[in-house]
Amino acid sequence: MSQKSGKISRRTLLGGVIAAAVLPVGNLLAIGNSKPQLPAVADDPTKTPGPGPSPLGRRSPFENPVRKPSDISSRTPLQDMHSTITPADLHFERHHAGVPTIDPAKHELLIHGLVGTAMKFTLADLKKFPSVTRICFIECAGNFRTGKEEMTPQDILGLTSQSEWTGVMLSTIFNEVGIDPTAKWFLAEGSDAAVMTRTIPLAKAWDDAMIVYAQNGEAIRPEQGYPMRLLLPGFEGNMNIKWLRRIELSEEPYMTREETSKYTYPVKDKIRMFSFELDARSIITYPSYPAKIAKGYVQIRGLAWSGRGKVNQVEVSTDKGQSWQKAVLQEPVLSKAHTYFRFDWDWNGEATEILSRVTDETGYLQPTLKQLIEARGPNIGGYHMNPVTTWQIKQDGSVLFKPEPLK
Ligand SMILES: Nc1nc2c(c(=O)[nH]1)N[C@H]1C(S)=C(S)[C@@H](COP(=O)(O)O)O[C@H]1N2
Ligand SMILES: [Mo]
Repeated sequence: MSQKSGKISRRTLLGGVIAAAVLPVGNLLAIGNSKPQLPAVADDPTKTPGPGPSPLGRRSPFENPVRKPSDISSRTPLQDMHSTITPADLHFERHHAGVPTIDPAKHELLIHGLVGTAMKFTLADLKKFPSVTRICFIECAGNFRTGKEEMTPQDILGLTSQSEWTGVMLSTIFNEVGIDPTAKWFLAEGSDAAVMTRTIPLAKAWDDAMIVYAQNGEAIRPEQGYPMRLLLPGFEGNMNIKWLRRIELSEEPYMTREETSKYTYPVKDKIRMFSFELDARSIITYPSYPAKIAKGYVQIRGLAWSGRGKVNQVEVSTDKGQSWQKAVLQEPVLSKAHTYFRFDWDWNGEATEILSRVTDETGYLQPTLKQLIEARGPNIGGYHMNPVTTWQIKQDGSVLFKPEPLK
């Protein structure tokens, strides 16, 4: 226990749980003299002979984490995750016209506009450039649901996931084609039926944008944009164009449909109401609905992230937000990445509310929903919502989401 949590000691924790199964010290010391006597362990009655080596692994039939699909998206079961990497088959998906099946032998990425030489790149071409790997999250700017108590982290904000991405820095490719000094923006276009387009400030390309072709060590999934997608760490998910087929350098933003409608909120005289970066956010993923806890030791666990850099600290309140204590962050804390936090709690069995709030390296503190409404007005919309999430702990140990009014 790294946490100074007062009454909790290893002894009380292990007490009724596993102490009975621990070997007496005497038995260990006896090694060398005579064979130690191991306590008998019951044979697992459900054990059946295994199938032997196979070309592909699979989950234990006792573990069934699933995405929650609707017609346009599916959500990551954050409450089933134990740390920060999302297995690729559980990465959330958001698409506007389904998932295209693309043969990489027939796919090309065209880069043109204000460039020295317009060029086309196949997947094989991209793989010849120096490759880079980084871990970061993707989050949809519309990642917010509320309304009832029976909601899981997946229901509330399952439109975020994290992977280890591999590909080539966009700057490497831009240096290859040569960028005209008048260029300030670049359009990215996907080859799905929706022909998703967004314009992105050129500065992002010189900073940390990538074209990625691998996810968690293998080719990216079709849902994530196979054979290649744009990765813009920290920027709203919508701009991370999947099935990338065209990039056009320009002087001005194109003001595509996605830019003037939902994702960017009203664009007034080309001034966005929101930054491209997603603001810092956190959520307790355990305990959360539908978990049930018992009096005594409970390790509170969750995720925190920021589109502007590293998580600086996460604080947890177990008394409805009256007082806050620092959670422990799992190292390494990465920039623009889901960060796992833990907090040791000794629940006294009384009804309460538990909350988390994150501060990122820019000093930004995650707001409450009330503060967001005060800052943005009553027509808050559904985008860039990152409020503190509260869980109600009932006396019987059940955990329920606390939906708060949107006005
Ligand atoms: N070509 C294309 N790119 C796209 C989309 C799309 O519909 N088509 N959806 C965007 C949106 S709204 C989001 S939130 C992210 C989701 O990425 P994911 O499905 O890999 O999680 O992809 C973005 N890129
Ligand atoms: Mo999105």
